[in-house]
Amino acid sequence: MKSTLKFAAIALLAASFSVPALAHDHSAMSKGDMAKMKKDGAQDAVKVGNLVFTDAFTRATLPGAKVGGGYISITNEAKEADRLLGGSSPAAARVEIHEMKMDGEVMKMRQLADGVEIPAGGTIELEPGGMHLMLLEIKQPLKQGETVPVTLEFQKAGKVQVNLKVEAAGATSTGHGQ
Ligand SMILES: [Cu+2]
Repeated sequence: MKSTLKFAAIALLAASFSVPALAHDHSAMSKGDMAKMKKDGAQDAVKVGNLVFTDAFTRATLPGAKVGGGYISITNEAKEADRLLGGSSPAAARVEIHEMKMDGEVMKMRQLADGVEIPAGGTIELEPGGMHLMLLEIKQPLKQGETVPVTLEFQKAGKVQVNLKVEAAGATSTGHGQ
């Protein structure tokens, strides 16, 4: 029993390493870009069609918390703009796109009901303190080290599943190399 479990763990580990490796496409990048990616810990880049997803993470929540944030950078390599319309997750009742903005001296959060455009060749950053995904009515606390699947919906690219890595509460990035 014990050795079976061990084997399963190794197989899982191998699978989790091979999937992102296949999705990597560094061919069009300069050495400078590669260095920057390493520094930022963006080796988790996953390419789906014309969209490149990096630094997908969320943060651990306290017991009883009803919401969690979702953070990810999305680059649109298509020749036409696309639009992130919304998302869904088995971990939450709803997923919305939110924006934080200073209103005088008060930081306010509002829903971007029309989503957010990603220009051709452009990148949007969903990050703490800025635009973010809001996981509402989460079904259980998000635990550090776990992964939260979120299906993002795009006007042109359709539905794409991304996996948010649960970082420590208060983390400001995926934390690689920090
Ligand atoms: Cu929010």
